[in-house]
Amino acid sequence: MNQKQSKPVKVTPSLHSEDEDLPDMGGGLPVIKYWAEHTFSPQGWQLWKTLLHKSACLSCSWGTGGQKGGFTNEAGEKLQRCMKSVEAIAAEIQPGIEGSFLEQQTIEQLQKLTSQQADRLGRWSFPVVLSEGSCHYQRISWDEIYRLTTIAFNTTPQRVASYSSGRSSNEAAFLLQLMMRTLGSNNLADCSDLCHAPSTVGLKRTFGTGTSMVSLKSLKETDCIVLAGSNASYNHPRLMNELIKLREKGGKVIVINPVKEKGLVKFASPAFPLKSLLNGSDIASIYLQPIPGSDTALFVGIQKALIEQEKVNQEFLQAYTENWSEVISQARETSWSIITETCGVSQREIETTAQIIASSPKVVFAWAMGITQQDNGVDNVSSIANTALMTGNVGRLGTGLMPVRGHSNVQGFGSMGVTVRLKKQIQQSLEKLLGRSLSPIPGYDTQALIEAADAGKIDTLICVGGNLYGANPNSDQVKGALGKIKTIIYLATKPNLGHFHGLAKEQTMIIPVFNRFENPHKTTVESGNNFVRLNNEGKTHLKNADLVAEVDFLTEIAHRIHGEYPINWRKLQDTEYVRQLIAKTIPGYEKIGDIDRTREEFTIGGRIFNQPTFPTSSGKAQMFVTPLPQLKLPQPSDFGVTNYTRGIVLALMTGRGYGQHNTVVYRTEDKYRGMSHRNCILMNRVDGEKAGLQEHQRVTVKGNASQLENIEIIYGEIRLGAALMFYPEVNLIFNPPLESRSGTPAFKRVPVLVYLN
Ligand SMILES: Nc1nc2c(c(=O)[nH]1)N[C@H]1C(S)=C(S)[C@@H](COP(=O)(O)OP(=O)(O)OC[C@H]3O[C@@H](n4cnc5c(=O)[nH]c(N)nc54)[C@H](O)[C@@H]3O)O[C@H]1N2
Ligand SMILES: Nc1nc2c(c(=O)[nH]1)N[C@H]1C(S)=C(S)[C@@H](COP(=O)(O)OP(=O)(O)OC[C@H]3O[C@@H](n4cnc5c(=O)[nH]c(N)nc54)[C@H](O)[C@@H]3O)O[C@H]1N2
Ligand code: SF4
Ligand SMILES: [Mo]
Repeated sequence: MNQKQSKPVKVTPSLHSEDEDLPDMGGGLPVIKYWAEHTFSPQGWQLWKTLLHKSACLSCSWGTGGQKGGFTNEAGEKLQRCMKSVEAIAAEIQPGIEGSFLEQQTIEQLQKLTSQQADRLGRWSFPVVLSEGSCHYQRISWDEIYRLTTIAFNTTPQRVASYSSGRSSNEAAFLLQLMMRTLGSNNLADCSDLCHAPSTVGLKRTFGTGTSMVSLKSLKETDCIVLAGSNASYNHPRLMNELIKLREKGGKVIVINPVKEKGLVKFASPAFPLKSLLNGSDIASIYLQPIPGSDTALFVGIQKALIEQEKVNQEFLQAYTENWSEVISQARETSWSIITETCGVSQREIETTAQIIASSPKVVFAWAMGITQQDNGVDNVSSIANTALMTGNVGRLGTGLMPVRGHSNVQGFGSMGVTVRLKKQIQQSLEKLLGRSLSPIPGYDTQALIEAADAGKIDTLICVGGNLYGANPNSDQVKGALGKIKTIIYLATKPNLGHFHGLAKEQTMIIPVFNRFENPHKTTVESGNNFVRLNNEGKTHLKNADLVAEVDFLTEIAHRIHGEYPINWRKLQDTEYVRQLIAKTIPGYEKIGDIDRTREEFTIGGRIFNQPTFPTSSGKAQMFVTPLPQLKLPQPSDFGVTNYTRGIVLALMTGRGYGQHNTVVYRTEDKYRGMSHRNCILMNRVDGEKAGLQEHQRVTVKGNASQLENIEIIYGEIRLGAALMFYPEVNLIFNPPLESRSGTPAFKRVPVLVYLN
């Protein structure tokens, strides 16, 4: 192997030495160390240039940057850029992968890489194809790419599908769905299917709108934040600043999480060097650790306590909601023993929580994956909405429901119509544009897409970003299913395991694209708090790069398939025209039509409620009764393992470690949880000892699909009966139930047998 070949497998030494003590709070000096290492590195000037570029942060949906400059948020506050942002940029400014490297690496060799090694190969910088019978990705010309793609799209519309991930722009998203729907396909699977779809479904059925109703301004007015199933200290670090400020002004933070996340107990924020960085700031006022998957029971318990404390806002319910009496009856009639047995939190703690909520003039309810990635995710969301409504905490500045979204533009994708649940209003606008009805055949969401592929029903799949293979559960099944698709086209900035394992039957193409800060076009994105940012044009650092803008690629294919129908697609390569189309089609997005002239970033109309009237048919919020989940774990014998000596069945939560962005691993250790590598399972010492297992012992973890061996036990502050492991690696072992109304897999309650042979 020459040097270039060995480069990818070289793993950068970790930031901390092994014997260093565990940090006793989130954030803190390790974050500063990371900033310093990267910004003073040889890549440093490129990093700074990018941080200062007028474009939105790539990483999470909290959102910062844009026209006000890289470090400024929508409230005009400075220093709003976290280390996760640097992590994401550092990965994007790697050198390009060399052609000679790909010639020398067989696909079998590439399949042996870990997620981190795949990311460290560098950037895709020219188009490549892997054809049936070949064992290498090979460079291919753009003419050939367009020729093959056009042929691939020339099939029955239902046999064409797309998958997307929320890092691309609104413009690319709008064009993707327009191209697909013009073709007659509604198969617009999106990563939000695996993520916040239950929030969208749950909020929409109650309020007629599916996004957060809390702006940053409104959040700053609140007296109390309930944070359920979110590890914001890892995944939305700037939200931590709001929690710190809230606590400082005497407000309350209620954390609901089976894992005692260090950063949610105490967080040292570099944004407040004197006040917070050295000694840390208190975050949780109260920390509840429920059984995984039991949040509905916990919220019904809070409602019951509110009723008993006579703290229900009857006037509000009567004036602004429907079906409230059924919801009240449910809470009243469900016994405390059922509630506490289901959620594992004591009546006293629940009552204290209810008291805090009731005594806070303004409360915001926020949540993330711990709530949505459950087989009753929609009920979880509704149980939170019911609690907010019962206390009159909706439709007023400083109150409301706030799903903490994922990718930096995942919400924009939904707004642009990349969804299998298209808004009626957008459908009508699109039908007007097309001069005909959209296909009535419902589209495949992500899980349905994989099933359809497995059943041989898909010929062509276009993936605009993401890692369909790595993001889904039951990795081997996904691999098999993708292998039945004839053509897969991946638009990507960097390689990931999906490009090496998610291979099509006949041809897999990789289209290297510009990222947000180097795009030759102006683009826009939408944050989780409904704020639209404008990204200036940029230049790539890649030498001799042969990249394409997503917008140019999509319009060129659309032009070749659809000609000039219903519009001149090539004209849309000027993204200003796309924005004008968006302004006419997407509700609340009217201001985007002028943004090129005004440069005025804006909050989407109709999303933030300062009055408790909602876009439902009656104008009132529709409340829903939320059945309590039945949470039984299987018996060890149900796993079909006969010859084990010691073991225990646990409810496994699968999610993110500190050094990763979704399926992309940047660093292997998770120092804050004491997990020094990726093959760890976090569990409670009492569970381990009960089963006769010891800390640091290597065990097998078996789900209902397969098992992982040589997993190190780490004891931590996690509730009894629960465990935690990292995705995407763990996705190999389980095939979870899906939330029936949103199709979202129950990633956060996977029954596993942890055992020793
Ligand atoms: N740095 C970084 N930032 C990111 C991402 C990333 O990977 N890295 N990913 C982005 C994306 S796409 C998303 S969706 C978000 C994800 O952000 P989060 O939702 O914060 O991430 P997760 O790690 O999936 O899980 C969150 C928490 O849910 C808790 N949890 C698990 N089960 C339950 C339960 O049953 N009830 C309750 N109450 N809590 C539970 C876990 O202990 C964990 O602390 O972050 C976004 N931002
Ligand atoms: N077990 C388990 N599984 C989960 C989850 C979990 O908590 N537990 N979480 C789920 C969630 S919430 C989500 S959102 C999914 C994430 O699923 P995805 O969104 O499908 O996966 P990512 O890892 O975020 O995708 C990363 C890739 O996107 C590409 N990319 C980055 N920027 C751009 C760009 O500007 N344009 C284009 N075209 N490509 C780009 C790069 O090639 C990069 O490798 O995973 C889900 N899977
Ligand atoms: S909190 Fe999210 S949006 Fe803000 S700088 Fe960090 S990664 Fe970027
Ligand atoms: Mo997500």
